[in-house]
Amino acid sequence: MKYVQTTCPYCGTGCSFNLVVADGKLTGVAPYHRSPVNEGKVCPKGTYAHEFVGSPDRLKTPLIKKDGKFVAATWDEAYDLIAKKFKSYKPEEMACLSSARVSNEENYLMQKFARAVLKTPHVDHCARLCHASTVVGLAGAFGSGAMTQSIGDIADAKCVFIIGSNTFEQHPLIGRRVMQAKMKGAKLIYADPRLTATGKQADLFLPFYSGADVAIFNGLMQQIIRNGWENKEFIEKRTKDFDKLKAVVMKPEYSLDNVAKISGIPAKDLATAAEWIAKSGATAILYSMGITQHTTGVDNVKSVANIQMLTGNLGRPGTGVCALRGQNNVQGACDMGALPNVYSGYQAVIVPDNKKKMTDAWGTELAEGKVGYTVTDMINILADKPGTLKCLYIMGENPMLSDPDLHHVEKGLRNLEFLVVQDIFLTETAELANVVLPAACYAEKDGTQTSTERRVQRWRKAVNPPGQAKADWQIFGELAAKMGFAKQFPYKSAEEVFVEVAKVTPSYAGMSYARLEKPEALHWPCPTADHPGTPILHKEKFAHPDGLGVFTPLEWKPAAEVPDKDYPLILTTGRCIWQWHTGTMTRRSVSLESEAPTGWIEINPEDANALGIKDKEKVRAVTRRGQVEVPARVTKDIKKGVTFMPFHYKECAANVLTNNALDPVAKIPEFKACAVRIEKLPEVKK
Ligand SMILES: Nc1nc2c(c(=O)[nH]1)N[C@H]1C(S)=C(S)[C@@H](COP(=O)(O)OP(=O)(O)OC[C@H]3O[C@@H](n4cnc5c(=O)[nH]c(N)nc54)[C@H](O)[C@@H]3O)O[C@H]1N2
Ligand SMILES: Nc1nc2c(c(=O)[nH]1)N[C@H]1C(S)=C(S)[C@@H](COP(=O)(O)OP(=O)(O)OC[C@H]3O[C@@H](n4cnc5c(=O)[nH]c(N)nc54)[C@H](O)[C@@H]3O)O[C@H]1N2
Ligand code: SF4
Ligand SMILES: [Mo]
Repeated sequence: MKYVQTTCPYCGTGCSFNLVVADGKLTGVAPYHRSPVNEGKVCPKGTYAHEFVGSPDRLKTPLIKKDGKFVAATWDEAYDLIAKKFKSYKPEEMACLSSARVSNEENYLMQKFARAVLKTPHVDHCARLCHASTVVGLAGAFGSGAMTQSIGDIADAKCVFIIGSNTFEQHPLIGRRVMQAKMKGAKLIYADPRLTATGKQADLFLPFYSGADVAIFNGLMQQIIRNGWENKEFIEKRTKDFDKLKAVVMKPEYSLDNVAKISGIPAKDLATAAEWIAKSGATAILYSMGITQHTTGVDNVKSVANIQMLTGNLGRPGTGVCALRGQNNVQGACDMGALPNVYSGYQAVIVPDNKKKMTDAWGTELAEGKVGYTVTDMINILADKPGTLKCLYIMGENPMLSDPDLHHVEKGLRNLEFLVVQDIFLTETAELANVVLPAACYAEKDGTQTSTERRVQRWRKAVNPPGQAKADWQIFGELAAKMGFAKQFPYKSAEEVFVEVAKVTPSYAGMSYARLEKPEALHWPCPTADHPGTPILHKEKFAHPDGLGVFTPLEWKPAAEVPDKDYPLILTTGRCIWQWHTGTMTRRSVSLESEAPTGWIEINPEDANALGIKDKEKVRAVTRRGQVEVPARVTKDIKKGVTFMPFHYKECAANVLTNNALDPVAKIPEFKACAVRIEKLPEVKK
């Protein structure tokens, strides 16, 4: 029996645990106490993170589709077919989707494969659906798009303001730090359309209509300025454009009474929140998808930055903008350049010096130095301009359940000439592929991943992959060799890839596997081998060239689709603690699946009564994009006028209903608000 320390493959918190291996088989998860992130504790997903690994459904051989059916193939047959096809397309006709589920090394190799082998600029991944607004919004405000604090730091806050994050269910071990702060006397404010598990611990709950976020922040800021509670010294020394912000937030539209009308939050509660945020001495704001997944996602993020600069809550312990990154390695996938506009370390592809640097490092001509398509662009182009994009290579993503407006997604993917999917299970997306490649999962390979607090940590191989499955990094090496790029992909281990990452990525330059052995690992930026890493950003100055933070005045705009007489309610979507996204892993974990075996739609009792709908009754939810039948959950915990569905379940897929309207800059879809009608189903005669 052996214990292998590794990092949790689920959320961006980055907890560590031991995998327990007996006779070469994974038998369980045991605590690893030395991690400063989770100190030996894990949430239910961590507890059962071994269960899906040995599932009989794991992909074990490559599959090639012949006459509409998958046939098992050898790796050589699969590689030969893929190489032949890839060589037959122009670079512009091909695109790659990388993955926030796989390691840094593997993300680095996919963007290198796209840019150096396929020579296409089109590479992106699910950060687009997630924190694209954060990357753009915080880069605008602070010069860097990452969470400003470390997780442990949250416990030192005197006030924690959580908006658009169900922290206790989606980042449970960050929720633990919030409770530690509360036990030391911090006030907890929770703003959300739903009284979630997180909300139930709050000292002040602000329930509101999805999509009202900018109005709420402007209202809070007006109240702070009216009372002279702003941090004048911080504004003066560390920021610019305060006057522009003031001109907008002081407008009569953003008086507490008017914001109360827009948002549904009582004015007196907004006033209390403003006072607590401004006067606590150390307020941390935690946010996640409730803020980012809107056509105004970037505006929402910039509003969070505005209020923290206004009150001087940055660069000190217990303060900051905690943008909670979702997937285990979404931070790393972005850092590694699996984005259409940057190489690793956010080095812009349009800057000729950066392109030259990468061309020299990789020893081959690269894709044209222009910004490629985003995930959302790719789907729109496929569906609406057939013949432009012909070939897609998807690793570790399942857009057939996770992208908005699934009928539109399916239309797009069916327009492809050639689709390769590399996954650990035969997903809804893989079903549409021409070739499926079986990948090893986290427990079966070495690598690193980067958590929401920019902490880079190790995965360690505990068991062998099933059948002929291989680590993603190994697949890229072998496929590149078949395409004639053996010299560019010479890696014999994940560590060799990491050495190259450190060479070309300034923020990772001081890191090595040896240095990552310490339980606390390293936070980037870590520019040199003797640099201790950087847990808190923006202590003395912001990352803009002049060192100043930038206020952005923002007007509130409603969601792209608002309720009307045909679709009278708001639909918002999200997650529950037991399931993970499209369920490929958690639905194959007996312990997790049994807790939440199918989907539901939350409806306020007043709305349900008006429709004659009872708890647990199956109803039809209809939007302009499609309809699904789903059991109702009638609960006072959701605001009247709003409904909520988790998107984990293919049998009642929320994304059949969602709107693919995009934020104009970040191109993130509006998963958090569209208009819906709930219909009672005809009674079935017994
Ligand atoms: N168990 C579990 N944990 C996960 C995941 C998972 O699938 N399962 N996924 C991971 C990933 S990738 C991510 S990105 C994170 C996401 O983590 P969260 O963002 O915390 O999760 P969500 O459920 O998407 O949405 C958060 C909250 O936003 C609220 N909300 C809805 N509409 C609005 C609105 O208009 N404004 C505001 N302010 N709030 C609104 C919802 O009611 C919900 O409580 O979770 C990560 N952790
Ligand atoms: N309605 C609605 N839709 C949403 C959201 C929402 O809040 N509401 N949230 C959005 C957000 S924030 C996100 S992050 C996306 C997530 O969207 P996706 O990333 O598409 O969802 P996952 O189910 O996590 O898909 C990851 C895939 O990776 C595979 N995988 C796991 N490990 C490995 C590995 O080591 N190698 C390989 N090759 N594959 C692996 C899994 O089997 C799975 O098929 O969903 C988005 N969609
Ligand atoms: S909080 Fe996140 S990282 Fe920690 S055990 Fe749970 S899912 Fe894993
Ligand atoms: Mo996410």
